[in-house]
Amino acid sequence: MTRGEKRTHRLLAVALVVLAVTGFLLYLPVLRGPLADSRPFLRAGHIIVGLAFAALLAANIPFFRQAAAGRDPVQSLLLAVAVAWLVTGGWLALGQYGWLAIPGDLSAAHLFLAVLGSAAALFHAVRARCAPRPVAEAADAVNGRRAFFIQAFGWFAALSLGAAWQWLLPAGGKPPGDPAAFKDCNSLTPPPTPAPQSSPPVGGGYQGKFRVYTVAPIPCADSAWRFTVGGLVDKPRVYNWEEFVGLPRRVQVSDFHCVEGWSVRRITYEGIPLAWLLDTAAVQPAARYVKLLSGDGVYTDTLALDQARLNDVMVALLIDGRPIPSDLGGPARLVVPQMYAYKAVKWLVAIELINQPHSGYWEKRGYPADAWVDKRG
Ligand SMILES: Nc1nc2c(c(=O)[nH]1)N[C@H]1C(S)=C(S)[C@@H](COP(=O)(O)O)O[C@H]1N2
Ligand SMILES: [Mo]
Repeated sequence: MTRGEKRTHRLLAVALVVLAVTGFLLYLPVLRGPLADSRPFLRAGHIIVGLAFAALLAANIPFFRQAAAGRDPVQSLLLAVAVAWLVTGGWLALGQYGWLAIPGDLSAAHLFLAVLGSAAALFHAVRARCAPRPVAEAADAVNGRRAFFIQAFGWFAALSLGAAWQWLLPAGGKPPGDPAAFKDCNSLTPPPTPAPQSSPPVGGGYQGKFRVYTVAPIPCADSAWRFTVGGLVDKPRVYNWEEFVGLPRRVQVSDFHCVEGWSVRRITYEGIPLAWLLDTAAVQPAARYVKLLSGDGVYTDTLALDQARLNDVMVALLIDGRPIPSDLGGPARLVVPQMYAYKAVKWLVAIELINQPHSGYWEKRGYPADAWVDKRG
């Protein structure tokens, strides 16, 4: 290695550490609240360092070529992982700002590659410390075999670490009816009775994993729970729980997409159509937007009136035939299947008709104002 190569090598290592740290901060669901205001900068920083990393790699392709010629499989594999990692990262970045559609499992793939890449890089560094001699120089059979075993062990360790991220994720692969899967602190009676289509769920049960997101402590609903329809309406309403569970509900099967790159599919939701609540409240002609308020006291979002009236927009009370647990936004959460899930306000307790646009919690912090999943729509 020349001095210049050493320097870029060190820079790559520093960039990798910065990417791992900022990436982890961006990923961890529990940090969404505490780091909410820093999130746009954290994300921009992560992307800029990612671009710098890509540029450094590109500038060093001749060096990697040479290393590959020395038949060091670690370098070539590291390079392959890094390229896949950068591609998924760039895709996420473009999707995040609303310029590209995001496949449902992009975030999981990026995270997997990140953990795999970091583990491999760590192994690469440790190996360089402990066995500084290049593999190609280990000419005699004993050294060759030993080098092979060290390599094999290192790769095994790196791969198992890469696979271990699955267990680091919060629970949620199981159906929400499994009390172990999601916490539920709600104590409302009577529970909503599932419609026949809802139980067993016509969708066959949802596919995928919810990440439990919140930016404030999760509120628990008891008999003091109320649902308010107010603002520019002729007939404002305040429903208590008993009245609310008695309202007409519909059942639908829909997919759920977070703009951060993860999806849950074929969820059977049962809920009150938002259009029904609007009609019952007699919306005034001056109203143009529906402001959505969460019982956490912090989270809000908004829909234009015509979006709010789409026939698949509902205030859901049941998921796959069971009351929505508090972790997933119960007792009542908004569902807007055609938009990214930041519109799906959890612990929805009030809707307010307004005539001025309102910027939601995450839209104020960098999420695109256009939340349509299908941009052709
Ligand atoms: N009240 C509230 N609603 C919210 C959020 C939140 O933090 N607080 N996060 C939003 C985002 S960005 C997503 S992806 C989904 C996550 O839903 P889940 O926690 O049920 O997986 O909820 C949305 N609704
Ligand atoms: Mo999200």
